[in-house]
Amino acid sequence: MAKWVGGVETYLVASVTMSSTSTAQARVFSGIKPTGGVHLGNLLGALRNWVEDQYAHDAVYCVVDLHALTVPQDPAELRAATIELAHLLMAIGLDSELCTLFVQSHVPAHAELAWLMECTASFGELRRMTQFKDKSEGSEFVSAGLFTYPALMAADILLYDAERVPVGDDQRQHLELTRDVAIRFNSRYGDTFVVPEAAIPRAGARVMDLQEPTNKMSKSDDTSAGCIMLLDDLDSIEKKIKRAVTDTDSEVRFDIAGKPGVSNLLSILGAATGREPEEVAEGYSQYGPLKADTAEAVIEMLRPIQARFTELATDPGETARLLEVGADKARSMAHPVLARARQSIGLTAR
Ligand code: ATP
Ligand code: LTN
Repeated sequence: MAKWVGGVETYLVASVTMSSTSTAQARVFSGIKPTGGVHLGNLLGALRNWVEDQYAHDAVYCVVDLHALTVPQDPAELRAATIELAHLLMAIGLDSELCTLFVQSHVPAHAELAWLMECTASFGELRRMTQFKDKSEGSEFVSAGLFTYPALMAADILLYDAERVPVGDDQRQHLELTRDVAIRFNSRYGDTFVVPEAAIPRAGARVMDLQEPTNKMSKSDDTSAGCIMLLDDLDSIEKKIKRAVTDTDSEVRFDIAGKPGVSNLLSILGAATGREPEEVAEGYSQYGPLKADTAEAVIEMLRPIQARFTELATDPGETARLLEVGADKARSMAHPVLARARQSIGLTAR
């Protein structure tokens, strides 16, 4: 199977210390919500590094359905989205022989450890999370789960003794919180958890909306003209990129503050072709050719993914079986860590 251009070696390691010894087979953990498809930001910011990491590390990946419940869901849609996301992850290149892929709610230890994390994180820490502020602002109903969301995320990561967590830039703050909570727990109750590091890619860590390039590309915002979904029809992807907002002058230059739209296109093309955006900019003097080449690079990246998705979607039973195998493996990794945490904090043996 082809490996991605740029991957493990191109990571920026966001945090500095790690309490476990780094080995060639470091444990990697990450998660994605089954909330209506996967977009180009998810792919460039996180998922292609998931694929890369499964070759060199002990990689554990999770469809975080409990996190999806922080906003009201239609039950049938959530079930369908969970299976569809698993298909899509496999179509992108996750191989259940090489990594552990499972659904969060199939391993109840996540919810149990989340309570211990809620009792270790402070109210003030959770209140400072910008994702909570963004997602709660203007919402009629804000669940308590949306507020405690980062404690569940910390549980996800700590339950697997994960050393590195490949995520997009928007998750940096949640990873810092995870580290702080792990360090606090370890210092209160004795060494229990591995303190993880965020692994954020150099290119593609923050793909912006094509219509509002000062906002991150997001499936929840559903500004469909600004968001490229991996299963979008290829012609519509070309149109979205060609209609992307740029600016009134015509200089092609990487300048995120001054030229957010153009810089976003340069970042996307750079991430898709393994180059720095500044280097990409040198090849263009007009917006038209930049857009055409970006569209072509994205389409060529997504074409094989779409073809594999169509094949896999014909056999949902096989995907469900692979997820069960993944959940068995995940449970056997999670249980000793949960037992350790229960013991450290003073819960009696069961
Ligand atoms: P929503 O927009 O519904 O909140 P999301 O796409 O931000 O969803 P997830 O689906 O859980 O959230 O994200 C999975 C991974 O994709 C995370 O590692 C996240 O950091 C990364 N990611 C999300 N959006 C972007 C983006 N615009 N650019 C780069 N990475 C992103
Ligand atoms: N919070 C993340 C999704 C997520 C996650 C995780 C990522 C839940 N649990 C554990 C990495 C590790 C998001 O909103 N994208």
